[in-house]
Amino acid sequence: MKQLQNYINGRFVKGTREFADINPANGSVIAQVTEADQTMVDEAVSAARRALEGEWGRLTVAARAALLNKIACGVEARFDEFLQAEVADTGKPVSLASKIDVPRGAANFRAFAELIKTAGVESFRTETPDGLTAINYTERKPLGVVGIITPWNLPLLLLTWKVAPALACGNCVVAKPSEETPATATLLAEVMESSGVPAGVFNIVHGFGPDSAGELLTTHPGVSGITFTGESRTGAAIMRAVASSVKPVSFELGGKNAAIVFADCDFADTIKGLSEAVFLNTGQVCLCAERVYVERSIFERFLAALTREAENLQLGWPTHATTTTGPLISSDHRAKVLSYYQLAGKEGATTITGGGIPEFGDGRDNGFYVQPTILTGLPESARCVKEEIFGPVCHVAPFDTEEEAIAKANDSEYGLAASVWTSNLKRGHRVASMLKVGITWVNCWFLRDLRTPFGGVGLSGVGREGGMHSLNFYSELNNICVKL
Ligand code: NAD
Ligand code: 6OH
Repeated sequence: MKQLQNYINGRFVKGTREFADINPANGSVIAQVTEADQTMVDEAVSAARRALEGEWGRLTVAARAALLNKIACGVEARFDEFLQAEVADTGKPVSLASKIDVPRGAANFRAFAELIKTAGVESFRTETPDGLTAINYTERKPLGVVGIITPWNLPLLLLTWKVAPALACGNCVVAKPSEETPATATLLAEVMESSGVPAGVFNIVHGFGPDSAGELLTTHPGVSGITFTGESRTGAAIMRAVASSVKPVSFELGGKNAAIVFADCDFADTIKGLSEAVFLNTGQVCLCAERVYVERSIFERFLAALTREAENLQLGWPTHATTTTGPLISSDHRAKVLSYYQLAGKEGATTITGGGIPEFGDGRDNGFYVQPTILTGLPESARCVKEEIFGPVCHVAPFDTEEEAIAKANDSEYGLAASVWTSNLKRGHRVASMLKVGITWVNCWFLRDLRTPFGGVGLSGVGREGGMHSLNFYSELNNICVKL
């Protein structure tokens, strides 16, 4: 049986407690994973602290950037291994992981290598009361030891999205990947080692959240700040855990994202775009649209076309090239998604398509597949319209006016992302600017430029990452005021 170990102070470390890494496509065990205990988390944080004081702390920006580029090459050199590991752990189709997850695993390092080389600092010439001047300028210093906690839906992408800027800014990191998807983080540790990243700069501790490596890391006094992606509820628990030590946090949390489709949209492009927005990664992307509002004059045509898309999805083995849709991540998560499929009926929904579990007649029946599902007819107050389901499902509702669509889209405790579909450019800008979210896409979805701010409002997060926003989170800025 394959073993996945912690990576602490430049060494792979095995412990006494283990848990199983499960393939969600057929329920089989992929590997046994070492769960980090208190001693291991202590060692990882101490190693990171020592590394800050050592050779790593003295590296020039140019040298750090070169190292990040080397890591990117290291990921690409082992592209197929990362791909296989990610597909096995998550059940996502190989077509998706090869297009998004693994390429972004390398691109995140390149983007922040580039950015840190060119990032400037603020400076102001200040007039003083005595008629003289002073110069204020800021100096960028590492935050210190950054604790990174990531989820299972885009494991390598989301881990590297945080590791790359943290290292670019000169920090050391201790990362805890999701217990559901430990494999690519372990591979990344191998790439760090072969790229010559000094011992202690990058550490991986495996395990769960509460009473395990996640909680041990967030509450550790040696950790300077926490960056977390995952559920809003977990974000709240982490916030409570770090409150007494007043650590900076950056949270990328859940969403209940709206899409607004106007009658003047490019119909074919919109159907294609929304089919992705609803069903990509089996609906397990924080940015997925779970609420779709469609102008009444095209409502029936839209519903029929999106239903065709849902029914044409190829639920298959993740490793097959033609598969578009894999299983959900786990048996527990499937139970949660199915409970919403059932709740929808009780809340008065019409299930247009899906609503259950597909049957394959092979090993996939032991996996965690669900049918892509389209609901309609729910009141806006229904739990299925309010709560994040995180599966291949959306509720489609008609609207009559722009104001009504905006009001419905904004009627959410979440505020991560939205999309607007219209050929009217003025309306696109106008509506986008009215939406209370961190990211709005117009006539597209999940189109990323890594320099842009990424994050959410309300229950969807605290702070922004991306571009300079990441550099600012992963740095302490020291303002120096010099009287001339
Ligand atoms: P989760 O919150 O259950 O787990 C995320 C990570 O937190 C895991 O590594 C887990 O072990 C750890 N964890 C859990 N409890 C903890 C605790 N008390 N202390 C410390 N660590 C703890 O999330 P998930 O189910 O893995 O991921 C799905 C969720 O993530 C969805 O809500 C989705 O919307 C959200 N998400 C948000 C973004 C974003 O950028 N906004 C991106 C991806 C996923
Ligand atoms: C959430 O599931 C997706 C998050 C995506 C990013 O953080 C990104 O950088 O693209």
